[in-house]
Amino acid sequence: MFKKVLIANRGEIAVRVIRACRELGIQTVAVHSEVDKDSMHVKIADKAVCIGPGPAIESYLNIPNIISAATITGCDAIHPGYGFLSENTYFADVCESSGIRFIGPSKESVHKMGDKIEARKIMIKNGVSVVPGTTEPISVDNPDLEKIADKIGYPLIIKAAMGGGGRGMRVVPSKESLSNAIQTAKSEAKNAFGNDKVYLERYVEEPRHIEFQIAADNKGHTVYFPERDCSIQRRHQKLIEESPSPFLDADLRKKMGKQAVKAAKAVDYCTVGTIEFLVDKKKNFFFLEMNTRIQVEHPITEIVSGVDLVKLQIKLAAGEELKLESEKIKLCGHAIECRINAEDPDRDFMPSPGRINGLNLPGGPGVRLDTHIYDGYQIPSFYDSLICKLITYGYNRKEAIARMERALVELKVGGIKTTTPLHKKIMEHDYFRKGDFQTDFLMKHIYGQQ
Ligand code: MV4
Repeated sequence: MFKKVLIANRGEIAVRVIRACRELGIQTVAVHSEVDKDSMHVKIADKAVCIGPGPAIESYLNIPNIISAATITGCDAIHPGYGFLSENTYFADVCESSGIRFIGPSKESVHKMGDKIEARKIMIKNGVSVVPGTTEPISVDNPDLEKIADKIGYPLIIKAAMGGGGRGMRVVPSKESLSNAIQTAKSEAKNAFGNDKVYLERYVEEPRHIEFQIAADNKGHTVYFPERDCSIQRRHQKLIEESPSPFLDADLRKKMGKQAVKAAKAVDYCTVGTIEFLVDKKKNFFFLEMNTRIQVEHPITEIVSGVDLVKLQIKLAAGEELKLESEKIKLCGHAIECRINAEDPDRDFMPSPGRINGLNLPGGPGVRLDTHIYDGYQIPSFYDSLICKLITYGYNRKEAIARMERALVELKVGGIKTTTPLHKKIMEHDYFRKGDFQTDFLMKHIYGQQ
């Protein structure tokens, strides 16, 4: 096992990783920017090193400074958290060539999943269902374009091969707008990703976004965990996640879970990761993409499965064998996560940084709070606005929702605006309570558009 781990991140995830390390008897080194010197992760780590000024590009993305900090303090591994350098294969390479283990996937796995066209091909070859569409890049010069599009069927969606997470997509309702849309999509993709490869998929209407946590060791043993339903989003930013999905039964869970394992094995994956699926009204499911990192919403899976995913991730990186079996991971109870952001939901979710003045954190039965905030904490304006993951759980979904409602009442974050009122609205919404929601829930039912 590692002796000392550097956490190349900040905020709640840095705190989460430090907690996992301490439980494993591993020493921790926090890194922080100048504006984060009074942050929680700095306070609770064994050691802390300042790696640069506020802007992330000069600190949390500053590879030479992070590697120097790890070397000087004698770390044998780096945990990248999520965001920042977590999916940067160049960083992973620099770690390894500096004799420091990168706690994450190999660059080969990341690259195979990074090109969405390649990923689709690999999935088809390995018996994973993908949305009907093309397995080659398309262009307007292709004489068979109309035929190819007709065969897939409208509405279509054009996606950038190097895009992901909702960036670089364009819906095409009918053949009239196809070639214009392809041209525009290509030039946008070139601008955003430095690569103009795009492909076509059948557009799945009102889908659910359901993802499977997987874990794999370096012997190829791979398991899936109960799914997370992440359908409640705003502009591709998740707001609420829950596990299990109110939409899945044990049979579909097993079918999708098995495909998630196949998808991970197909790219020789060897750490924790997530396979995203779209599920349509008829419960057809389609592989979308893979997230090659620990995700924000991992705690709900920890609660319903009883497995500490961050400790597991660290143990797998240290070469330990996975001792779990998919069939033996039991699904117990129901968990919901609300992402509390320092944003003003009445002002188009404008960031609301500032000093927290008057804080009351909820607790009691069935509440888990993953947060780095404290009373008097100054939220910097340089980073993302997630300040708190409020997670509740119970015997069933009804109890988890009741606990979330009362925890949202107990939660008071004075001095700044937060998304707490929006979460209260969603919790009391009839369609949410019935579990009847798709990815358009917020726009359709809360903002009354579309
Ligand atoms: C789709 C789709 C419908 N049909 N693909 C958005 C995130 C990116 N990973 C893929 N996304 C979508 N791909 C097909 N063929 C609808 C979306 C989508 C979406 C997916 C999950 C969660 C929220 C979403 C919101 C809008 C669109």
